[in-house]
Amino acid sequence: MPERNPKAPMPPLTFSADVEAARKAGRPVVALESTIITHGMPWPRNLEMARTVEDDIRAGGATPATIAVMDGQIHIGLDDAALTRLAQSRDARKLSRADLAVALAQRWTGATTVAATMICARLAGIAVFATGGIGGVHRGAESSFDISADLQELAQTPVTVVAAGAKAILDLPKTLEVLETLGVPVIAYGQDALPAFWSRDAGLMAPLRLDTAAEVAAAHRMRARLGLPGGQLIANPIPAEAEIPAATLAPLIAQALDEAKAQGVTAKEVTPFLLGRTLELTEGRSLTANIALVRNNARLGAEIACALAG
Ligand code: PSU
Ligand code: MN
Repeated sequence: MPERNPKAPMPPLTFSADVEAARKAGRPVVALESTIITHGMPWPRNLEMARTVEDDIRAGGATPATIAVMDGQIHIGLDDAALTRLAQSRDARKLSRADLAVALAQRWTGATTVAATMICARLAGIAVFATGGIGGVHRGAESSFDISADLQELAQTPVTVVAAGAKAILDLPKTLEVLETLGVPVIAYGQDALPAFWSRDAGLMAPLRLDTAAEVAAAHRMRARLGLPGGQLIANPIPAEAEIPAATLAPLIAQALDEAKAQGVTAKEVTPFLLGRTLELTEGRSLTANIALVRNNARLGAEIACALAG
């Protein structure tokens, strides 16, 4: 990654008062993305989720920093008015690495994906980021070339990302292969199996396993000591009581995928389309599970941030 020129203007970051206070005092902060709010869940459950997840992080002894681009500034920490505006918005853009600079230069408002949130977290000096699921290699990627920029970002930006694995709408074996090629540690938390977002077990072994937040923090520090670029992916299984068995989901996901293909859905629209259809086809069960797993990841993210700060 090229070094920033110290004489260049600073990146356009705006910190909320509580994130700024936590940063100054060296207290733990956990970053949160905003595409999950604008493109991942319907109103008003998206706002409820965003508030609850922030409360979970506070209860875990850390300060939440939801990240979004608003009016040409990267906001690190959103107040309730900003969170509500974003959650209600119908035209917020989905901003990934490729979009970030144009969005800021054009003074757009938009939500950050996992990749863009990692970039902003690093600029803000935040080491831990909790979300639902990362993007990955889509099924049929051998012809569509649809591979999320999230994977490249994990390879180059030093942030520990807590997710519930990658969604079952993706091609999980290919996602693991690409992460291995990119040198991204995929670490299942507290179990050997790779979690698959709505289900605890993808039927695949995770390449690595750790069992405590302190171990995750130690591995994060060791990457820095080795001068390795990039982050680590902590795959935290959804709580057992909230999981949807993979066998229940498989036919519904197959249907959503068929519809996406038939309707010619491509590029940025693919993930929101598949999430939306899965929600409809599971009659809301996928949303309840999604909220449970994000909260679970927020709690672990807070623990890891506390371990890193301690
Ligand atoms: N997974 C979810 N909900 C989401 C996303 C992923 O369960 O909202 C979002 C994240 O912001 C992720 C993005 O970074 O989708 C990936 O989009 P794409 O596949 O277009 O890279
Ligand atoms: Mn894509």
